[in-house]
Amino acid sequence: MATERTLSIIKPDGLEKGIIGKIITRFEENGLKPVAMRMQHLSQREAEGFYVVHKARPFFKDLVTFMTSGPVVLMVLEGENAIAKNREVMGATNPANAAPGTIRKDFATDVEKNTVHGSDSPENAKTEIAYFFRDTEITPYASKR
Ligand code: IDP
Ligand code: MG
Repeated sequence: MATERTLSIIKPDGLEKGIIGKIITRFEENGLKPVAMRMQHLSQREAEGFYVVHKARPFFKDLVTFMTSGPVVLMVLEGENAIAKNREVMGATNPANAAPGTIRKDFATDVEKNTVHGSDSPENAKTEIAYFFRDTEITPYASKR
């Protein structure tokens, strides 16, 4: 296994629900260490650019409206197998299908307001991290995990 980095976003519903801390705890307890973090209210352009791969999907417009409805927390998570591990800790896109104990099962509202984003491949992780963070904003530190 290799140490990887992945992009994580706590979506506006996570902030509305007041569960930033609970979500970050799940990551830390699963060996996913935040090495960059920023709160930001995405502009329409930023959200559209981030989700450009979904531009043709019927839910695209609503997704952009949701993602710009309030601030988000942007994070780079680092750890062994971080990309797949984060997807596992997040759970399935639709909380109705998410495994017990996952973030989406425990906190998400529905298939759109599903509390967290996580990169789905090494290629996308690289692109998504670079979309929001400069290299100099990523700050490794010592940790037991
Ligand atoms: P993922 O976030 O689990 O990778 P994607 O298929 O990449 O899921 O979709 C991106 C985001 O678009 C989802 O997290 C969710 O917020 C939204 N979304 C996906 N499918 C639907 C849908 O069928 N209806 C409404 N929103 C959706
Ligand atoms: Mg995705």
